[in-house]
Amino acid sequence: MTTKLTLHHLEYSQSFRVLWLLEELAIPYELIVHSRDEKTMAAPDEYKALSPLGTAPVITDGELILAESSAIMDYILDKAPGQTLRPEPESPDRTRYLFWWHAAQGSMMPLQLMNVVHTISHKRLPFFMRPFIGLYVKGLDELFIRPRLNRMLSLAEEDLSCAPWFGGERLSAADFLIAFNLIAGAERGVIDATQHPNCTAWIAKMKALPSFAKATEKDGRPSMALSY
Ligand SMILES: N[C@@H](CCC(=O)N[C@@H](CS)C(=O)NCC(=O)O)C(=O)O
Repeated sequence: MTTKLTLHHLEYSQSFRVLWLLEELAIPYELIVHSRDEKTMAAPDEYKALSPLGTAPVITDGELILAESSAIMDYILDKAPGQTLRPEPESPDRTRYLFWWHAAQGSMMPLQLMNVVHTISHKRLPFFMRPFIGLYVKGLDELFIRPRLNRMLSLAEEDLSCAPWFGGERLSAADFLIAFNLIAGAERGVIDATQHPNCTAWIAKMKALPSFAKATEKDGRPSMALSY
């Protein structure tokens, strides 16, 4: 029996990368777009109830309910016959692909998330507390977040000078996964054309894919991530 794969897409969220991958693979799926809570900008309660984690993205496929971007993307790739978005184990690109596939979510996204949490919490503080907490947040950013993020971005610059895609010579799932990090990073000014010319050129190349236009149209929002 074939089941129907459904993407529960939360606007302005990491689920955009799953939507984009589905459009790239051109496999059948149903899309349900959810809006964020207008006051808190968090996922609404009905979205949180979809999976045990309460986060976006979530897919359902028959009895299956699956959260976590990279788990979902691997599941979809396993189900897509003939897809070429994961270099084979014997490919010379395999380890580069594995590195960026895991680094995007394991190392880069937590740093970007910390940065966003700092910005939001700082903005929500009572006015008189902002200068003190602002100094603390700036210190954390300079000591911990920026150096690590800069090292990752330098490595991305170096790798993209040797081969065109994050997974090496061919477009791969790693590109669709890390696209959210880099496009959101560029929108927030973490990535810029002067310091990161290769990442900037790669973003333009990714956005020129026909699947990006299709995903953007289905998403219906002016940007991929929330701006703070
Ligand atoms: N590592 C998780 C992160 C999931 C996550 O934090 N998603 C955010 C959207 S970008 C979310 O659900 N935010 C809404 C909320 O927490 O209420 C993944 O990639 O699926």
